[in-house]
Amino acid sequence: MLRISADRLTPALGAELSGVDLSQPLTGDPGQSLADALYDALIEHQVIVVRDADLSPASHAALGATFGELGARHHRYVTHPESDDVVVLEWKDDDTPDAAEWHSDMTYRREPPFASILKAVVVPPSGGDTLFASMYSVYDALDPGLQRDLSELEAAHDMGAFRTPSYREGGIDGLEKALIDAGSAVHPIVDHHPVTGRPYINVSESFTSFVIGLSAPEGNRLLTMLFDLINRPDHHVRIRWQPNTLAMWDNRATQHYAVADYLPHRRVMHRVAVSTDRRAS
Ligand SMILES: O=C(O)CCC(=O)C(=O)O
Repeated sequence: MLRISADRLTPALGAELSGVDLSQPLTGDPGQSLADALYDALIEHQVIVVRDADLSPASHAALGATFGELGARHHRYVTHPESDDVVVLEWKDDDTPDAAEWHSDMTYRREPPFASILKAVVVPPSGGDTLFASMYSVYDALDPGLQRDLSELEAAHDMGAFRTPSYREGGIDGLEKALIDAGSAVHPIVDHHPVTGRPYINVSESFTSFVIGLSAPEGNRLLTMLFDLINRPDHHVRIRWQPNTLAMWDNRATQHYAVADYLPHRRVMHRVAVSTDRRAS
């Protein structure tokens, strides 16, 4: 029986795993394999961290493929020359890193990716941490009456301010095209995790534009209240990266925020996004 141990990082979420050797076969007897153990840890802790995971781009993609289909690539990011499934996130000098705000990935899609696996390649001398927030924890912190009211509501998601480069490059046509290409979606404000069944808050500062059926001022007040709550450290874990640190997050009930405090130093990360959860379907 495979044993990995998990050191819980905060009451809200996150665990650092030990006893994980990613050079060993990932798959094997159902329910007994390394991939199954990682999946179970992910469902329990929402974010799992493995140190010293010196994976090539191909092995990184292969790890992702044990969890589900790959391919939820961001339309603007470049991919690694050795694997189309590995996105390279590189920031340095006077760049403007685009993930320094709370978000779940791609909720402007009707079916956002299930998970992402991020590997640190080049880490700045200090800073460049990533914070994760548990949306279970945010939901649980709400008054039961508010939980009930919110469970009646849906909100619209789109690319929001992430369309700025499209506007700068292509004007209004670029702006419109970016919206059409990326799409938009409506999700319940209180969503339910497909595996645990637990309710979680599904709105983010990056991608939620308005609440269906409420006036803009009323909806904005509600969203601002939720965004403030998401911002509270009680719901967070902060991951400090070293080269070859690997973190996997369940994108369904978490958000993340990549702190952009390290420039002009260089930070390079490799990311594999897993679109579907094979074990949930
Ligand atoms: O670079 C990071 O730490 C996180 C990047 C990010 O937000 C993402 O991959 O969705």
